[in-house]
This record gives sequence, C-alpha cells and structure tokens, in this order.
Amino acid sequence: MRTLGVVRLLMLGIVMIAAALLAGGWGVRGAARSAVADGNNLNLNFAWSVSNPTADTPTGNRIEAHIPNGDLYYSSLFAFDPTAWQITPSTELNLGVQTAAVDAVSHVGLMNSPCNTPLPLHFDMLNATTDKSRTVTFEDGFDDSNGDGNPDFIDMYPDFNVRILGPAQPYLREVGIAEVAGTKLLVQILSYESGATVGGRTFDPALGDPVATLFNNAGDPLAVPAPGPLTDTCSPEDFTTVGFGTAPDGTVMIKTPKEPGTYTWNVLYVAQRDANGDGIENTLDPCPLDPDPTWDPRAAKAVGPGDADGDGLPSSCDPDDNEAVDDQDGDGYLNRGDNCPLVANGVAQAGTAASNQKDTDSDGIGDACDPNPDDADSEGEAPEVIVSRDVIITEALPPVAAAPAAVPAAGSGGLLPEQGSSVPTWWYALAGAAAAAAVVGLSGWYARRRWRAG
Ligand SMILES: [Ca+2]
Ligand SMILES: [Ca+2]
Ligand SMILES: [Ca+2]
Ligand SMILES: [Ca+2]
Repeated sequence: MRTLGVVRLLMLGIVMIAAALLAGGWGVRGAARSAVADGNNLNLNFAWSVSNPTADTPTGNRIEAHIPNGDLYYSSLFAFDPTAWQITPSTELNLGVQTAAVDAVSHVGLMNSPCNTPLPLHFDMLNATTDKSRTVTFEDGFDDSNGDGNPDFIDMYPDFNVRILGPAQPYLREVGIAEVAGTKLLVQILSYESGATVGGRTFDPALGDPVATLFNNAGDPLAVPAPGPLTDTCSPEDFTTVGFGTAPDGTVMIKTPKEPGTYTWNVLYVAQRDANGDGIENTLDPCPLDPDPTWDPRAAKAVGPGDADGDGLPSSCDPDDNEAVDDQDGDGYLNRGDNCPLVANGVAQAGTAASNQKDTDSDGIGDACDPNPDDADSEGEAPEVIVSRDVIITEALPPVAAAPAAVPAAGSGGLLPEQGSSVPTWWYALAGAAAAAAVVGLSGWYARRRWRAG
C-alpha cells in the first residue's frame, strides 16, 4: 500500500483489514457453494469445516481462504459467525490462553519492486481483555509492563481500536504478534454481537456475528505515515485459520449450536477502488487516473511493457519513461509506495495542503493529487461481495465404537487441534470422525489439496 508507514505496511496494508477471516470463530467447515465472481475481479474462495459437527458439542473451526492472483485487494474484510454458534467470551477465558492459530501468505512489493514477493506470516492468537477502561497505545502495546508474560496488548485495550472500529463492545478479542525483519506486527480479531455497528457499518443481524480483523493500527486516523520498505500489498493471498474448540488449559471455547440444522458462515469482501477501471486498484496503481493496459504491477521484471525504465511509474503518467527515477517527486516515498508519486506530499509537507500522504476519503489517492479529495466514489466504486458456506450440524451421534488411530486424546471433544498447530493431525482426525462426510463440503477439494501439500 502506498500510503502506509513502515510497519503498517508490512501488513497487508489495508485499512482495517478487517479480515475477519480469522476470527475467533472462524469456522471451518464445510458444505460449500461455488466461488463467487461478480465481474469485478472478486473471486474469494474459502472452505469452512468443523472438527465435530454434532449439536451442542465443543468443536474446532477451520477456514481456508484464497484470494486469487489479480483480484482487487480488499480494503476491509468481515466474517460473520452464525449467531447460534456458542463462543465463549473473553471474560470467561484466561488472559493469554491460546484461542486460535493463523497462517497467511500475502504478496508485497519491496523498495519499489513489483508486487510479487510472498510474505508468509504465522500468528498464535491469544485471548485478550475486552475491558476498555485501561488502554494502551500502538507504540507501547508490545511491551510487558507488569511482567506477567503477556504483552500489554493482551492486558489492556488498544486505544486505536475505537478510532478504527467504533465504540461497539466486542465479546471476544484475540491478539497475535509476529516478527518480520526485526519489526513486530500485531493482528487482532474482534467478535461482536449480531447487528453491531463496526467500522462505520451496521450489519444485518441475519448475517451473523460480525468479526473484524485489524493489522497493526492501519486505518487509525491519528497514525503518522512514514516511508518504509514495503511499497505495495496485493493479491494473491491465502489464509488458514484454526479456532480451537478447547483451549490448551481445558476451557471450552467454541461449541456447535444447541439445535441440529444448517448454519451459514458469511464473509463480506470489500474491494479497493479502481478509478480508471484498468483492473489495478488505486493503491497498486501509480497512475490511478490513467489506464495502463499493458503494465503489470506484478511482472517478474520491473522493466517491461508499460514501464520502459522500470521505475514503477507506468508510461501513462511518467514524465520521462526512459529515465528511471524511483522517487519522482523526491518526497521520500518511492513511486509505488506514494499515493501521489508526482506531487511532493511527504513528511516535509506535513501540516500543509499536501500533508504527509493524507487521504481524506481513503480511496488510495492522496489529497495532493485527488481530483475529488472528499468524495471517494468519484475515484471508482468499492465493489463488494458476500461469500457463504454452510455447515450441517447433526444430532448427537451414538458412541463411536473404535475411533480411528489418528484421533488425538487431548480436549473434551477428542477431535480438537493440539495446542499450537497440528493442523494436519486434526484434519485427519476429522476425516476419520464418521460425520466428516457432512462436514467436508464441495470446496473441501481446495482445503485438502493445500493441507496435504503442507
Ligand atoms: Ca487502476
Ligand atoms: Ca517509468
Ligand atoms: Ca508524493
Ligand atoms: Ca483520496
């Protein structure tokens, strides 16, 4: 993303990448409908499966999501847990207990290079307080000020959450921290009651309980951008998220609904805008107002069709496409990571009309070069799509005579993931659990292919 500061960048950029995907309740499960394509380069696909599909029983949830190469990247992503799903709130779990594990591979552009470098990340998600009375800043949250072994992001509530997501009260908050090249990264997953207003949107209760995912403090209006090595974030992207049915300390975290039936898990994908309609979203397009039909922001080589000098400024707006200048306007932000690559709007311009990467309407085009700085819709619509997956919850099964050998013993459900990872073990245990046939849905092909590959 062009507008971010170092760290934020590192994260998939987005504004609140509310990637709900993950979420504490992410479920994984099964029966699936086909991938959705709506003509706007939105083809998110995912599978959801549960480790135990019987009613009123502890269950693990697993989600495998794939955003195909070339899709418009998202500005926000929300998941919706079926409201009937029984998810234990943060207040009834020990602080710091692991609730889930997240693995993601995004693609980024580094130092003005094409956006094609895989960025794999792993997060162990830990239960965190939902009490807003004690807050912590982004800068301080990685510390452990009381020495209890938990970062302050777990013991205290990040002050920027309210600025990004609004005042709604989450019932579950999960925190994960990863480190890339010496820089710590934060991911939070927040679950809300159905019908809540989150990130400025009030969701239809019928969708389920909204789950938002935040990366660092991206989207915080008070965050100060700074030039950094990460100049783009783009598709493709993959996520695997596993929510534990039973925490490592034995606390039941997720139970299936009390009643058998078909339950739907929804994901809302809100894509970034593409002002010139060339299929390259504004944040990835250094010439967002001039179509670049021959330029590929993901090309293996920087020098190629549409950018003769390989400086990240396509020929459609490069003042001289035969002389490479990586920071055309000299404001400190490299062309691909500058939301106005032809107008100086860097740190030195802070406080002026061309204030440091300021983008009032959050359309990916800085105020300094946005023809309509207060009207995002003038710079392309933000297409969105909802993708749904069903899971069938059954009556309690009669006692299983001889469980398959792979079934782990841990956890009251007997089919729960081992602490930390053991995803494959868990999956095979699931496959061996009789009712799996009802769980492994149509899109299971994708999930299984990947799991076995791993
Ligand atoms: Ca474009
Ligand atoms: Ca160029
Ligand atoms: Ca600039
Ligand atoms: Ca703008």
